[in-house]
Amino acid sequence: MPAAALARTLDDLVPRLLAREPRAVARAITLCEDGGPAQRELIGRIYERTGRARVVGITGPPGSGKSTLVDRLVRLCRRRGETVGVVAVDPTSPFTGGAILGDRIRMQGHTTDSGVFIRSMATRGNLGGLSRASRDAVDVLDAAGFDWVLLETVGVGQAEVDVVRSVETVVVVTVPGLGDDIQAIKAGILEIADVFVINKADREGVDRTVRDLHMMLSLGEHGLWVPPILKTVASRDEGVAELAEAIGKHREWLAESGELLRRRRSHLRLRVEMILKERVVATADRVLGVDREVERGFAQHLDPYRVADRLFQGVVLEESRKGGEG
Ligand SMILES: Nc1nc2c(ncn2[C@@H]2O[C@H](COP(=O)(O)OP(=O)(O)OP(=O)(O)O)[C@@H](O)[C@H]2O)c(=O)[nH]1
Ligand SMILES: [Mg+2]
Repeated sequence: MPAAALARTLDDLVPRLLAREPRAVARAITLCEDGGPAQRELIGRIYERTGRARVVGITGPPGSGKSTLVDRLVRLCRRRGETVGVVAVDPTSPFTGGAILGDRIRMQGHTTDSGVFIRSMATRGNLGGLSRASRDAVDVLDAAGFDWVLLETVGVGQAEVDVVRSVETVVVVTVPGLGDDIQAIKAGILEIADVFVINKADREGVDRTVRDLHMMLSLGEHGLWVPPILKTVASRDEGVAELAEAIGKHREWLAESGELLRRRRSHLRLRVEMILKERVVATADRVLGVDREVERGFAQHLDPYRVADRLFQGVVLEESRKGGEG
């Protein structure tokens, strides 16, 4: 899109977005997914309007009941007259995205309510891009004035961990009886959990899981905030009010302890890194082709540093060429 056309598009879009018009919100999130100059310019225009929403990440293994919990939280907020935006990140291919469809169907109860906006985002190519785009979508919903922004991600890979690390309160969902699962949590998510939820507490083994988590928490390092461990049965709406309360308490603690500012600074850093990585890789790919260079390196038995050096030089040359033009 030429610069003038882009400016016109945003002149039209941004005020409607700030007025929480659903179509404008949807369009803005699509711009975030597409990446490129439109999305950059958009975030630039709305960024100063962000930082008001309570942003909560809900993460955990596939099928643990995250979407059901989100749906319950949405209902609870709406009963209180608060507005909610939801971003559900689905890291699977858009072609096998059964979960996305599931989310849409399950959450359809909210489709006629303008106080709720729900969007599923799936990967288009690289996961790093998805993390960046979904975090940008949180900014869009925040700027649009939703009181709450909920971000659902499957807690598996580093990219998802990065995206939940860039929200204020992280809820980690697990289910009873997944011994190995707790190990997986330990591997990366434990350190970032602010609230633990053992969902499907109607199932066998819930007390055991509570004990295991308590044990892990007593071993691990955490600051002044000790993450509470809650039991929920999302499908029967049990424990959800307590979850909302725990999230509220955590938010209060963040504000009072000064941790909120500290986190926001580290979130900025994390996002800057995500943007840098994505941009360097994308430029390298455009200029030389990452796959092609890897293929070449493999055939010539080059070490990874040499392959990366060559690609990085391509990026530097391209940037200085662009600098010369401007
Ligand atoms: N027994 C029981 N089933 C539940 C509970 N909460 C959710 N479920 C069921 O568990 C299944 C998965 O729930 P989802 O909410 O889709 O789980 P999810 O974590 O969002 O799944 P993905 O997004 O695919 O990772 C659904 O069939 C739910 O009805 C619960 O508390 N108890
Ligand atoms: Mg889900």
